[in-house]
Amino acid sequence: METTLILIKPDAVSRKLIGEIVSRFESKGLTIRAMKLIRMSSELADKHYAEHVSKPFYPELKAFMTGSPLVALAVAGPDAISLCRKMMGATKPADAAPGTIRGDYATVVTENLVHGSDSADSAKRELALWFTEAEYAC
Ligand code: IDP
Ligand code: MG
Repeated sequence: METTLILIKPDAVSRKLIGEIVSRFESKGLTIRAMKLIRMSSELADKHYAEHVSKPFYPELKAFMTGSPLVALAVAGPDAISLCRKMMGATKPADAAPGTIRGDYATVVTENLVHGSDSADSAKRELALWFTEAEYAC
């Protein structure tokens, strides 16, 4: 069993796609262990995207991610980390296969609807930024 951090990004919340995206993970058989709708702070953005803070696209990404509420989830299941990444599709929506969340609903790279941890180490680090262990242990 693995647990991963998923963010339903602000564009998906604005577009009323929360239910659709949660439904895909649930229908696959994954378990929602924790879920909350919140606005990402500037400090949390810099920590969450530590690997990207010095990249040219970061100011645009940060403005987008902190501009309106998003939904954070702890999602659990066998191979949940890689499984969720597959269900999300490639980072660039033009490369994301039909049938994936980004492939079906996104058109531009910044506003690509979802975030998912990309490794066991990332999942551990990111879950700790968004939830206490007690919140997703149930
Ligand atoms: P990932 O979300 O598929 O793991 P990352 O490379 O970790 O992709 O990038 C984090 C987020 O930053 C992406 O989901 C996307 O929103 C944004 N992003 C990545 N590359 C670019 C870019 O070249 N231009 C603008 N935004 C980008
Ligand atoms: Mg990433």
